[in-house]
Amino acid sequence: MANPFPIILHHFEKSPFSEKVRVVFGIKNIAWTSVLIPRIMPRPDLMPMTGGYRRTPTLQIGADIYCDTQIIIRELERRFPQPTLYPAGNAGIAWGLGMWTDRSFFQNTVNLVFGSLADQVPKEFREDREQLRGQKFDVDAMKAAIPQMRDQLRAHVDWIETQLHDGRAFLGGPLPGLGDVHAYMNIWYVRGNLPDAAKLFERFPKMLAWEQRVKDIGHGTRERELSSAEALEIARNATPQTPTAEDAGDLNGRKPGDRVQVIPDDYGKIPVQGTIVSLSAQHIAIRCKDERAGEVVVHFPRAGFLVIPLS
Ligand SMILES: N[C@@H](CCC(=O)N[C@@H](CS)C(=O)NCC(=O)O)C(=O)O
Repeated sequence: MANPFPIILHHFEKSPFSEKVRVVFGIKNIAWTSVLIPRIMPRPDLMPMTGGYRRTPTLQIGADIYCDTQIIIRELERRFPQPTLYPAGNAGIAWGLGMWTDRSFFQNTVNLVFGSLADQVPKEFREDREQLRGQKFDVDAMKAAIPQMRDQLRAHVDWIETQLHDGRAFLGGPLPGLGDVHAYMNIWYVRGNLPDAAKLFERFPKMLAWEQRVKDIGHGTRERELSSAEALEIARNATPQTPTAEDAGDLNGRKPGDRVQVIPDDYGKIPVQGTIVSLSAQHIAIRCKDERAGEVVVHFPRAGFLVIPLS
């Protein structure tokens, strides 16, 4: 049966992780619905749907909610298999690459951006991100680290240039794929925030041509804008579509029906509590109930997340 629900992305325009998903919409030419959320908390209509998960973006399909780009992109590939995000094969490596781009490469770009813009970052944003990361938003330390961050950035970007060395159009070959989605996020983020981006990138001609190619892919069809309240209404009126599925390979004996909490292992460590509906090596879906959202199933990736039993 065709999916009766719109593909809704809860995002903000300047969010680099959201840009990943928007590029996937572009590669697959997906029609989607946008819900713009504020850059900082509170997000009172979104939290009932995510069970408290606060990072951006979130994908909503009816009453199924996908938290984290890893599970969002996996679900988009499942629902829209053509064109594939693995045009050259290498799917395992492409997923693993996310641990480079989303962690060490992103920490590098985020520190460089915040260090460079430190004086312009509003107090509310600083306080919000202190809460998110559980550490001081230390403007002076970030500023002092700028030369180191520039060196790191250069090394990361040089890997992209090296990969493109044989004249290929995209990182995996002639067609765009998941590796491009991962790496592009950081370039897009630097480009959009640092006035001296052109200078930082000037010695990487192949990377620059690739950046333009990925940009030209676009964002698919952004069909309409909804408010968070309208999206919440869609969740409340929908029934989650996720079937129960066991995982014979689970090494800890977890199974559908178990009560657990799921927590990111890096930052924004807010536990989401629910009952397991389905799980696998790469996926866990838990059923949550909320007064306003009704019953939802919230989906998370496994790599980068902790699953803790609740008694
Ligand atoms: N691993 C997450 C990281 C997402 C992330 O860190 N997003 C940033 C914005 S681009 C964020 O959540 N910032 C705090 C917020 O939006 O509350 C993913 O892949 O979705």
